[in-house]
Amino acid sequence: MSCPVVTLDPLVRDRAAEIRRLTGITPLARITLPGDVTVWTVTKHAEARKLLTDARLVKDIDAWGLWQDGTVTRQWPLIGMVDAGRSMFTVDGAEHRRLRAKTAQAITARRVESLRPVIESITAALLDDLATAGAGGGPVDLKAVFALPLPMRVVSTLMGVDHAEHPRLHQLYTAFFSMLTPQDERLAVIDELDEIFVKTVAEKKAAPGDDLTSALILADEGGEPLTDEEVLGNLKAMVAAGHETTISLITHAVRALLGHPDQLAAVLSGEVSWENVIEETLRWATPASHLLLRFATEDIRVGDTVIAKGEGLAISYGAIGWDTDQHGPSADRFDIRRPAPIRHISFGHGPHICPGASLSRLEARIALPALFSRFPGLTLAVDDSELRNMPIVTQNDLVGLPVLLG
Ligand code: STR
Repeated sequence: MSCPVVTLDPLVRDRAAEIRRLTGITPLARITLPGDVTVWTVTKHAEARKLLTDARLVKDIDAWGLWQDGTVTRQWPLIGMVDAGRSMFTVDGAEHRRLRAKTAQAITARRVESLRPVIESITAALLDDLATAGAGGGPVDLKAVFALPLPMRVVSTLMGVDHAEHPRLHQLYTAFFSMLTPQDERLAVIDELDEIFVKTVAEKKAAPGDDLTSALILADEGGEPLTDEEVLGNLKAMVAAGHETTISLITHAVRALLGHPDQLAAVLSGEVSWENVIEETLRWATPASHLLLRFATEDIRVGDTVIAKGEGLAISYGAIGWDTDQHGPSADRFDIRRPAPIRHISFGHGPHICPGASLSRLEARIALPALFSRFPGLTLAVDDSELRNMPIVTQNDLVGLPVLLG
């Protein structure tokens, strides 16, 4: 059977149009990624859940035919998304459980509550920064001043990463994700990120602290402690995942509420909960547009198509969040009055489900009400149609969010 191929725009000039095209090709579509690499993707909620628990799909890049035959190399612009070193993000099965256990335990819903005071004080400090930036009455970039520093400070506190590194880390991650970065520069960025985190691991080995990196180093894990490479991989995964996606969540929640004043009024009056705002934002503006990549270790039949052994599969969470079979005919509209619980899978599903889900929810749950209570007159400084995505195919990340504090 032939299957239409959607070429993803490296510049993400029209995210909504791209998602609408993908929701029309079900349950599997073909997508061509930047660098002319074509893979399968799943666009339906129900089939994604099945595939995400299918042990015949693995994350080890060595299972990828295009990698084995040399078609994909380190020169591929998205290589850093699939060849990120050994960590809980890249292994499966029993080894995955071993690599992930300690992290998952440290950030359960109950345990992240201990970070509440940290998140509250970071939020308060950033609200002051916002007030300072907007003191003249002109537009302020809410993403740059508020949504972006907050998750980095939180995840760095959790992991024990030196706060002095934050400005450089933001520059490096922007270059890492952007499709406009020349590949030699991206490879240098990946090396520099490694250097920063190798240093963190060495420091924590020499002087363990009250942070998760130290806990990973000291963990016994049933007589098989994590190797330095595994600690490093987990640390990189936590910092990357723990800041980039939560920036997106906070930015898009503010954007959507400011673009729908009736809904903002409903949440401020208490008619709708902040929890529903957060879940609806995760569904409608899912932070991970396309999650790369799983590989078939044998032929996998899905309806009347077959993912052949060695082929790659992405998970198109953007399209999955807009699946009308799951969320009804208005799935492409932001509506916080949808009945709870909003059953999205924007945190994934199965063994790799986001271990940081509770932490990101708590960050948004603290940051959003604090923002709107400090600045009740907050408005967008530009028309919503002028907001642009970053040139990042895998993440749903805005260039900026200009607001007036009112
Ligand atoms: C970025 C580069 C790196 O050093 C480590 C990782 C592993 C975790 C990945 C991260 C990556 C990219 C963003 C991801 C994250 C896990 C969740 C996050 C894919 C490859 C999402 O966007 C959902």
